[in-house]
Amino acid sequence: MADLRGGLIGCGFFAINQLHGWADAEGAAIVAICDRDPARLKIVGDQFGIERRYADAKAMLEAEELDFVDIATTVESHRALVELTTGYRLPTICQKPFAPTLADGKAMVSAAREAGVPLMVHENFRWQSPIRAVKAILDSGEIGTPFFGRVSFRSGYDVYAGQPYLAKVKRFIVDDLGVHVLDVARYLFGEVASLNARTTRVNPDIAGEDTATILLDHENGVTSVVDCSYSSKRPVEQFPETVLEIDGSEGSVRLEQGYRLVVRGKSGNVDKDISPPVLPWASKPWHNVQESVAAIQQHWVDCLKEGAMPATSGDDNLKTFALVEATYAAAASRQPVMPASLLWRQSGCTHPQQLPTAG
Ligand code: NAD
Ligand code: 89V
Repeated sequence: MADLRGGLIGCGFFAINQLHGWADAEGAAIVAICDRDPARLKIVGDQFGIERRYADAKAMLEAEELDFVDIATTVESHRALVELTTGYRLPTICQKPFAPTLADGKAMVSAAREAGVPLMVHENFRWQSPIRAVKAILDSGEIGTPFFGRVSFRSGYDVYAGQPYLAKVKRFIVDDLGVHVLDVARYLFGEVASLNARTTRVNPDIAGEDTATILLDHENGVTSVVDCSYSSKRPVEQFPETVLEIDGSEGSVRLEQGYRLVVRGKSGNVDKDISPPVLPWASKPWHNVQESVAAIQQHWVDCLKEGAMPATSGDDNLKTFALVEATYAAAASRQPVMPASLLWRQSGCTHPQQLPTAG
């Protein structure tokens, strides 16, 4: 089968990783790019040898014969672009955060469903190989039934240098990073019945919160803590690692700083380095994120070829998004909150967008 032909919208900071990932992907290639900033279009087009360049997304969709579109712009443009691409019946990938509001996210999922095309959110953290290794241990039953988990991302890295818009947003760490860490908690421990949360701003030079501590009750009885910080001055900086601690009825598993996997399980103890590969185009410390970008994009190609729904479909990501919203609500009210995704299900909806006022 010929390579699937992709068009990429948004040639900014992170799109470079996506374009490297596409260059590595088996079965797909990016044949056209779009950015409203001519400087970015030239830099990125020249770097990746892509000659077909557009300042306007609609112009690209009109002119090109595409099999899918990858949207790598920031969140405020996501709804309009997803509605545009799905209007052309094009399978679409959208970067995280998926949408500005849950209502927007539900509308985007509806647009894709009505068009009959797959929609995947580029929620890549669960595609990091160390996190997948821990998931495989849980699924194998090696530590029995998990009852406690901690999913933690604490850093003092200057994330604002590469992504200056992050210093200006009123909702920062939960929207931008917490969405990844909450998605990992869902991936490892399943859906959430209720949560409570506290957020603070430590850095006086930014507009939004830069720490969050979230206590989650999972439906299967696991209690987990999700904590994130961009104001943690640690002896050894761990950006952008997520560390894990999980206790089960018959053992425990840890993913410690430096990608050290420590397991006490039914079949004995393990203590080993499971560092992700540094892909030829990648650079430390971003290599774990870069590896996950290549993996999720290959997953998309494989799903498109097989007619399968991607793991982080728009539908799936609305459940993670509901945890983000519940976190802000709990932090504001200082009360436990039931995520909207649970309310949708309790109302008998098979798809969250069937309940337009929820969330
Ligand atoms: P950026 O501002 O550097 O790049 C966005 C680009 O999109 C800009 O060049 C801008 O001109 C272009 N653009 C915006 N709206 C457009 C439109 N309507 N049509 C054409 N071009 C348009 O942003 P970034 O830092 O690259 O982030 C992009 C997205 O990627 C964000 O949503 C961010 O949260 C996400 N991100 C994800 C990860 C991850 O690990 N998944 C990491 C970093 C960033
Ligand atoms: O996802 C993001 O936008 C990035 C990072 C991976 C560092 O969290 O900010």
